[in-house]
Amino acid sequence: MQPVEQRDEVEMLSMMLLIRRFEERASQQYQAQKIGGFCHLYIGQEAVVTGAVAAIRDDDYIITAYRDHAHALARGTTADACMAELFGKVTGCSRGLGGSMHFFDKKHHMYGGHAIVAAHVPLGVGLAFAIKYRGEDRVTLCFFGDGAINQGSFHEALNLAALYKLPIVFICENNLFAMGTSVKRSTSLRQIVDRAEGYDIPGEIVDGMNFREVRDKVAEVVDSIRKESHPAFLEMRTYRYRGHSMSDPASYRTKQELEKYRLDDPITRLRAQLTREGKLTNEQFDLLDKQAKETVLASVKFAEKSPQPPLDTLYDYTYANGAAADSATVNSDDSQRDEATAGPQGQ
Ligand SMILES: Cc1ncc(C[n+]2csc(CCOP(=O)(O)OP(=O)(O)O)c2C)c(N)n1
Ligand SMILES: [Mg+2]
Repeated sequence: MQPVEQRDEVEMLSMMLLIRRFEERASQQYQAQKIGGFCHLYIGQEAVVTGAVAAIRDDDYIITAYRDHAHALARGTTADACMAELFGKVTGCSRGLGGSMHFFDKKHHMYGGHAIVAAHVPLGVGLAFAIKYRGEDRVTLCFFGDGAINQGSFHEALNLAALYKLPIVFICENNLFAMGTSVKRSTSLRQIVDRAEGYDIPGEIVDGMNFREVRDKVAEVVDSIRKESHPAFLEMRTYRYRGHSMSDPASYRTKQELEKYRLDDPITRLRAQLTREGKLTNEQFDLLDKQAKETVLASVKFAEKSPQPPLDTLYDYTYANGAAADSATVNSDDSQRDEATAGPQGQ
């Protein structure tokens, strides 16, 4: 694996483009009713996950909340597997059973996609505990929104991570809003990073619209953790351009605020940096963008022609050892239930 500073920034820019084009297409497919349920887009926040993932090894762990499409893509899940998951198809990264909020890819160490605010933060701590318990030098990146920081499970998680000195970076994607509630109205802190200080966890504020700053800060923290295990906290200041979910017109914020952040666009910014340094031409950028659009269009075709999960797998992966499937059969047939509740013979 290449050292972080030598990884190809043009490749990282093309990942951000892939994420942006994927989300735009997902929005369109949602409106065309090809995608059901909830759907939360990551447009505007691309530098956070791309920068963070650029700073870690392939065998490190990541876990996140429900705004998770980009996290899977950045980790290496194919656009095909992501789009198919949105379409609820069996070829999706969660076999079509998870949907937008529950992407999962064990092969790429992406442990979800979790819908309940802050409920996955203790799971991230569990991943970090496993690393330390096994004596490995991996690191867990645990992403969550600003809305998670006032939840009880978040505090329990930080407390344990600090007590056990676990190898975890808590990455707060502060996009200023939890649904329609601004951080200012929900949080008594002057700044979110102050939450970490109370647990004696080192914390810093990072410009989440700047790919290079995100990558370098995560790299620095991860390097320190690999030398001697400890938790860390990074507050990424970022912004989502779209509403909370597809059904949110985002009327709680002004057009001027949105425009201010759009002018600071993370893709435009990295593109300008690379162009200034002679590492990227306009033609190359256009080609990358064209490739991203083509990959995403192909993923829609792939998702469309993929089959639905078979109906008899409906209860698979819900409970261990098919327990739910058994009870479903029992519930639909009284005679079988009587047999089943009579208990196993001869024990
Ligand atoms: C425990 C819990 N309470 C409420 C909700 C409903 N809910 C879904 S998303 C959300 C806002 C979370 O905002 P944030 O953590 O800032 O993430 P963002 O959407 O900005 O990425 C809420 C309150 C939930 N999913 N879980
Ligand atoms: Mg938020």
